[in-house]
Amino acid sequence: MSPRIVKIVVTGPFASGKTTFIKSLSEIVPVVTDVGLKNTFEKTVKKFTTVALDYGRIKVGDDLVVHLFGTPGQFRFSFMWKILARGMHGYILLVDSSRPENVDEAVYVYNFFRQIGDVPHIIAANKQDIEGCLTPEIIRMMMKIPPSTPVVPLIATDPESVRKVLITLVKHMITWYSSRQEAKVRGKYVL
Ligand SMILES: Nc1nc2c(ncn2[C@@H]2O[C@H](COP(=O)(O)OP(=O)(O)OP(=O)(O)O)[C@@H](O)[C@H]2O)c(=O)[nH]1
Ligand SMILES: [Mg+2]
Repeated sequence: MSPRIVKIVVTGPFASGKTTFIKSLSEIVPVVTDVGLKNTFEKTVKKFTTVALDYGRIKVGDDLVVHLFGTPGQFRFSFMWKILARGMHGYILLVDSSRPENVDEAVYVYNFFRQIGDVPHIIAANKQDIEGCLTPEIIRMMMKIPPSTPVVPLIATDPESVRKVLITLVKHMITWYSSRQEAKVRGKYVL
């Protein structure tokens, strides 16, 4: 049997850790489009930013190939969000838990993605290695995330942590798609 191919988008606000996430997870050399930042304020956070996309790939088990697409975080590149989201099966929204102002920016990105369509997703509270960071529970409250959507801890620099988050999304997607399939069979839901 040929493997199933799944498209997952990694999104989130500026500097939430999307490129790091894909670099930590990909089994191929990732495609990265980071360029030097010019704005002095943003440069206090980091030196480079994604201007188009990140791309990576990983095999999960024997029969699942996951294609990962990272979005740019800066709003001036938000025209790429819709392009990258086309045909996605699921997405992960990253939040920088060490910067509370990043949570407000994450709400903006989240609203944008939710209006694209009803697609299974999880929220990852990144940078959990930084002392004093917000917990996933606090981020859930601040962003008003419903109990049915997982909010999980993440350290994007740690490949083990990144893998765990991917598996959480894959499991969530399986439950999400099976429940809709079941409802469709019962005539309750039309995909
Ligand atoms: N301490 C810590 N730093 C992290 C973690 N994840 C990412 N970073 C750092 O956070 C900064 C931003 O990471 P990126 O991966 O460039 O973030 P991004 O979301 O791709 O940023 P844009 O594409 O510009 O929106 C970099 O300096 C990373 O090294 C983490 O889990 N812990
Ligand atoms: Mg990036």
